[in-house]
Amino acid sequence: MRKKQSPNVVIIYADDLGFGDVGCYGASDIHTPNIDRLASRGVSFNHGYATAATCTPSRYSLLTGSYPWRNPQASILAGDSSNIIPSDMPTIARMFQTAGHRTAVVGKWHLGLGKDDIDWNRPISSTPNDVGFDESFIMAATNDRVPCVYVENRKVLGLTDDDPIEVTYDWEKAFPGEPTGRTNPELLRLDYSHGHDAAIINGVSRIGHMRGGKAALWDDESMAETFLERALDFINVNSKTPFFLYYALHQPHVPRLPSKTFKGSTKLGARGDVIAELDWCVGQITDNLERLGLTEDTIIVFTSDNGPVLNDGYKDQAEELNGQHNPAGILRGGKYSMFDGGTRVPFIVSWPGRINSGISDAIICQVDLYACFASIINQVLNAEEAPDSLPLVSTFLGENEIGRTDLVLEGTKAKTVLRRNNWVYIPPYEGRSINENTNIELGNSLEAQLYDLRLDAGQQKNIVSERPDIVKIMSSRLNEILSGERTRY
Ligand code: NG6
Ligand code: CA
Repeated sequence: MRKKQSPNVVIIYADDLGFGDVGCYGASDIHTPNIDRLASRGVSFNHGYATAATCTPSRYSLLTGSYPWRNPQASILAGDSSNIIPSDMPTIARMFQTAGHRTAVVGKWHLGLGKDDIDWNRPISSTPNDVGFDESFIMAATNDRVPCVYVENRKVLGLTDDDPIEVTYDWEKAFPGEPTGRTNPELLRLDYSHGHDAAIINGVSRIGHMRGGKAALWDDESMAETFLERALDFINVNSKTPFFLYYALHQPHVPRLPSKTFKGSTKLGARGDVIAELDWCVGQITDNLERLGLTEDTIIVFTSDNGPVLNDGYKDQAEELNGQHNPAGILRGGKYSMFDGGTRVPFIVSWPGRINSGISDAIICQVDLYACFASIINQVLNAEEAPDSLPLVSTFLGENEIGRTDLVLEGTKAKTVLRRNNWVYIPPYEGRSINENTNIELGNSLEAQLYDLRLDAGQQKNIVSERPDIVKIMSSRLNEILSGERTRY
């Protein structure tokens, strides 16, 4: 087999997939044979984390190697927000580019586009192509946010001159005459339960208003195949040069609208079906690499941007049909939460033929991918680059279980938490303890919280008054990290 100097890297990033949602992490009601196969050929981390319990901040960390709270804009973005990664900021993609890899992002972006007010009808000024990707084929934000179109490099795909796109997130500026979920619920084929009451696209109301661009609108049911096809094309075209592909799936984020093949394929309803679809996409990637003879030349990371949620705003029966399934596994909380269910996710590193398969209990985070890959492909990082990314290469490749000591995690609104060894410290925070819409425990409490994950993985017993010594160390360590400029030395 032909050997390349530097391995290819594919990061497969699920959207809202929980710690307990895949077979190899304990799910028995959802079958994920392709992800399980990946795990059987690599390292599965039991303490692998996103930096945040929502999408934008987690993705920001993955790409920049920086904690999200360093950038006040790194919170759930609207579909018309500007790019929050400055064009001169080093990114993992640029690092690969410098090393001679061909780079691409396919799928969900959600880090903003453009510099100021974005005109969707003209070439877009700031896209993934400005922060290290040679090619991009993305949706701007989420599948429940407008504009519901694909952006290929700098342009909306399929846009016609006679039907320009306009977008606003302001109800006061909503487009007169355009139906919305709020005003025309009779037009919906999927009802919303909370939020998601604006523009109706393909019979599903979304967040934000748009008009025009009819020929460019995506088709929800074929989104998985559209992204997959682009990802496969990129791999096929670049099979002879090292490449870096960031394949950011949209599943199982709402609205959950699988293709015909997967609709009804599980007992868990739409959420189970789109996870089955997601798993199939993973299998298509690995099978294709196999066909090209690239299996042993390609490192695949499979992980998710945040924890799970059943009802995230549409009446798709995810809750009713969930049965005994635990999307967050043994963990407390889910998406949006400061508890571990918000940020601890499946985290698999596969490099067949090069690393031993197994399970690791080391603490590792997506923010570390940058420095780990830099080290694997022999790139030296500048002092200012990837300020929070730790080059835990041996850990990452399953050679030892010495992971991070400290890891700062965040729920929503940049509320930070410290994981340190087996301890989790959650400072006192104001706010609702449960979000009634999503039925998720957020972790807010006016009392500080301390959990010992070694004895209490489900974070049930707050031992803050029993261990004031640990609380003191952790609160001062958290403050020290938050007031510093970097954690990689
Ligand atoms: C929330 C949306 C939710 C989801 C989330 C972002 C409402 C009520 N909820 O504001 O549906 O879109 O934002 O998810 O609008 S994430 O995975 O991209 O962070
Ligand atoms: Ca997400």
